[in-house]
Amino acid sequence: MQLKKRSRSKKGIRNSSIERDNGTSPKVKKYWIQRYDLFSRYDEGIEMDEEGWYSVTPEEIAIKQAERCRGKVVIDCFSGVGGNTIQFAKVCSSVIAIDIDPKKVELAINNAMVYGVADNVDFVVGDFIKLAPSLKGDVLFLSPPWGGPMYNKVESFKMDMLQPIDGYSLFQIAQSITPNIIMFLPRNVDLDQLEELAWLSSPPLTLEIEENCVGGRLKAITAYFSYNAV
Ligand code: MGP
Ligand code: SAH
Repeated sequence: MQLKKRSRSKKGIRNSSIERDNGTSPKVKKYWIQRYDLFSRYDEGIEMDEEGWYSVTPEEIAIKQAERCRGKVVIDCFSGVGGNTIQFAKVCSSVIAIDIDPKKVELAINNAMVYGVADNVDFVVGDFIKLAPSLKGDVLFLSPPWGGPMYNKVESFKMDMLQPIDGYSLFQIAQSITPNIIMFLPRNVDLDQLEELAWLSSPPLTLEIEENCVGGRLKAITAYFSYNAV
């Protein structure tokens, strides 16, 4: 496990080894147009890379998810460029933010500093699957890769399409830490499989499904699992 230090120049981290994409490539244009939905403080120094653009949780959704975790210790297991981490840091007692990609962690630190919340986060470069046995927290937030922006080309998104491991195995690992699990998933996810995750647990978990819209458009769904309401 590698804990990252939070230091940066006044106008954000300027480390040339990080491949940034602040809206210039055609692949991210569609997301760049939505930049203020993703980060309302985008113009204050937010930094992104390509995967960050198509994966970051829009701010309005991240705020709502974080509100459910107010006062808790949250582990953001796939923290990306920090869309969720920042909102957790505002209202949670502490946040552990893990990403396997060191570039993402650098970007997340920069972005958390833009929002003035980096001091409430322990940033970790590492593989959540390997780190899991050593982690402790009240709530686990899982927003893993969905296989890229083409996730919606199938009618029904199945648990085995999640990365880096299938959703059933990921959920089992998560449950070894806490029953309070939040999953951020594609809008075309198979809801029966989510029910199955809850039933397969012993004792069965409660499951609440939230549809996440921005500007009236369905973006994704959030599944809240717990013994009681998280
Ligand atoms: P989208 O469907 O690619 O964008 O992603 P949009 O603007 O709804 O495009 P449309 O043409 O389909 O209408 C919608 C949201 O899903 C993004 O803003 C991200 O928050 C989230 N998201 C997308 N992907 C590919 C991922 C992913 O791989 N992992 C995670 N955690 N979130 C993702
Ligand atoms: N919620 C984030 C987006 C997460 S995208 C946000 O709002 O910004 C999914 C992230 O999972 C990517 O950044 C990717 O680098 C990371 N990832 C993939 N495999 C991982 C693993 N085994 N452990 C930790 N992070 C991983």
